[in-house]
Amino acid sequence: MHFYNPIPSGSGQAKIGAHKDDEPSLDQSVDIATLSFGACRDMIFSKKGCKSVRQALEAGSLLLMHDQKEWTHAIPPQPCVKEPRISLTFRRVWSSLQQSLDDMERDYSIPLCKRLRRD
Ligand SMILES: O=C(O)CCC(=O)C(=O)O
Repeated sequence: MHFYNPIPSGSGQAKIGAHKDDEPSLDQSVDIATLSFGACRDMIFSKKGCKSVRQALEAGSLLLMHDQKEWTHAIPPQPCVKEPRISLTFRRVWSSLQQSLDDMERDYSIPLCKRLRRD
């Protein structure tokens, strides 16, 4: 599944706040992949107790992310950037059946004897 993240033309002010892609519907065993096009923007990775890391997302670059439980990522405003940027982000989403089973297991502590295939 992919998400299209346009950052509008001429708006280096546009930003994405710090967040984790840790929704229960996302398969955390698979990396999240982001392809960047257009203007280069920075992404900042942060984790409690660690020094933040700033990474430039250049046009044509592929970013792979894992460990969404602890690290946040954000795109800070960069007013000097005038060109538009587009990114395509690919995530693996559980099927709704698998998700229901996972939710039951989590919410009601129902141990599942056998896991379903995930693909
Ligand atoms: O535009 C990007 O490179 C990533 C956007 C983002 O943080 C996300 O989709 O979770």
